[in-house]
Amino acid sequence: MKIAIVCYPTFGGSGVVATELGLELARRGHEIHFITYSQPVRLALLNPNVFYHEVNVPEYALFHYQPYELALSSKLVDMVKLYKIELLHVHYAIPHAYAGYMAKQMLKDEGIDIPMVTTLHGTDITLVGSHPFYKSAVTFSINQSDYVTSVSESLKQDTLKLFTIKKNIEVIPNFIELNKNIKDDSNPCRRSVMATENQQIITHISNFRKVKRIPDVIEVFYKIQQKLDAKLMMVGDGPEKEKAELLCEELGISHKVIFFGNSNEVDRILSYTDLFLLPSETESFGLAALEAMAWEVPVISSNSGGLPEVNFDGVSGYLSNVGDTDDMAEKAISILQSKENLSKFRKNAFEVAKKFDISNILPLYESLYKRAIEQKKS
Ligand code: GMT
Repeated sequence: MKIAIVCYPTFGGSGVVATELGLELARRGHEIHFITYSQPVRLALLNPNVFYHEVNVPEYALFHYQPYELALSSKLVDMVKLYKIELLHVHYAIPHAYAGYMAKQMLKDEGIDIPMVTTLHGTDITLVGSHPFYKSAVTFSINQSDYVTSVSESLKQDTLKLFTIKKNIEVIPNFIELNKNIKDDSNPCRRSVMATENQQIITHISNFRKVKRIPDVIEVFYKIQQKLDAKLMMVGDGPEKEKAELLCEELGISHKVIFFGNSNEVDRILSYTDLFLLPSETESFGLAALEAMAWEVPVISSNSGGLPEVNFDGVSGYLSNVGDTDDMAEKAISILQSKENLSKFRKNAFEVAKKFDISNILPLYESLYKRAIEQKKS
């Protein structure tokens, strides 16, 4: 199949999922065209089936806001015609589903009826999409998609609650590629760079937005390190990072916390991690938690959104109410303070992660694409 993938290219869950999906589809022989404003961070172009088309928005004095949707929909039309693309898969509703709909309409005018799959990722529904400024356009473009998927049952329910949706929403969970996880001690990023042998490593990875409750991460760690010798790895960048650094200073734990910023060493850091923290206010899925579990790392998370669908309470880690940092710290300590317990949780985390291996999830997308293309032909 020839598929166009539209996504955000920056660090962040939806872009990562879209990129990994495209790369695996390409490995399976499909022709994949990524269409976005810069090259996705995880995109390796050394595959004859992978193409990248950049969307440019030329500056013009009259534009107060650059019309990205317009440029994207034009680019989609041009690429569909040039490469005979058979399906559009747009990730994150805003503004991709809207631009995709416009492209579909323009192509229809030229006798091309192309199917569009929209994947809802989370904040496009729960935070941004339901804002009154966007709601009508988001509702419309979801309803105009040929197929709609969401990354968890919880996100599906949120979408049905927040919008008037006439389409069936299929749940296709996020995935990870388990067999790429191989420890490599020859790399300069070694465990000893992060902590001493006796210190346990606790990690948080996110885009440091408010929704991630970064102060809770620090508070939980503060409580853990009072009982155990531990270090905290803070990976990622965003608006809450500076405040987090100040909070660590205030609490006198700066020497125990490393802020990495956006890192290409995520896998390596996770491979040395003992426990992962994700206390988010809301999380449609929590891909970062799954990536940790794939490295046999147990997770302490909040119980909001789709997190209980990924982190099984008492099995791969524990769930606590949002903001209950005492409970989170207590549960973290209960895992970390016993070698046997930690090793049991590590094994369990990996077992749960296996359910989300790409080999189980990718066929769900392939079958959806086939259905969508066939439906247009019939
Ligand atoms: O806010 C973020 O965490 C980024 C956002 C994104 O689209 O990049 O993440 C959302 O999509 C991810 C991939 O499907 C999910 O794993 C995250 O849970 C989701 N974030 C939220 O719902 C807050």
